[in-house]
Amino acid sequence: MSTHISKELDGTFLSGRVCLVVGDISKQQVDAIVNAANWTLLGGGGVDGAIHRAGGEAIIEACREIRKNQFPQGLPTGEAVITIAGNLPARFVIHTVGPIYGRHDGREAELLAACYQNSLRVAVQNSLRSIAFPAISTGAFGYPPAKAASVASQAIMDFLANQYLLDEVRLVFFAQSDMTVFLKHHKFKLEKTEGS
Ligand code: AR6
Repeated sequence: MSTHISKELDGTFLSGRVCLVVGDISKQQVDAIVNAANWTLLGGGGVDGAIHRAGGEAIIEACREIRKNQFPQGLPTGEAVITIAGNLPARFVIHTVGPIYGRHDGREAELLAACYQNSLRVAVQNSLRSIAFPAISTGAFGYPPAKAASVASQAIMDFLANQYLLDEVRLVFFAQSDMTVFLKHHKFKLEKTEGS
């Protein structure tokens, strides 16, 4: 009998609570999907565009209400808010604003971690059990994907260590190559199992 590291290549971590998939975030059937939004909350390209296109006008209306009532100056980087999901298969959308790489005086990692942890906190506050994230900030906002993988995985692992309600955190990559980079640079603890 020997001990070997398991699950490091098939995309599941932390006893199956975290899984990696390649796909379109807007098609995920989970309690909440996370939108890589911008401070306006009023739409954009990439993930934001896909979510608003597929989700319809109801989401943008909910975002306008949040701007009016809670964040008239816009949603600060690192914060997260929740809305209905309109026509999407998910029940809710959690909107967060990632850092623009190189524009935050060295606070990029802290702000990216805040995006993940605040989104997870909002999910728990709403008694949600499953959440799907895109690779926040790694598109238009220019965060190097390898560095983002390390920050995102550490933030998720730290959060899940202290709460037990969430049983699925799905990380959705647009391309297999993006998932491969993540698999090389993540910080998730690998589980050791007894095997032959
Ligand atoms: N499903 C999953 N992943 C996707 C999808 C999709 N449908 N579309 C793109 N990606 P980005 P950011 C990947 O640019 O960097 C918007 O205009 C993409 O390949 O969506 O946080 C907002 O309004 C990349 O790896 O988000 C903001 O202004 C990752 O998702 C700004 O872009 C994130 O890319 C936010 O930039």
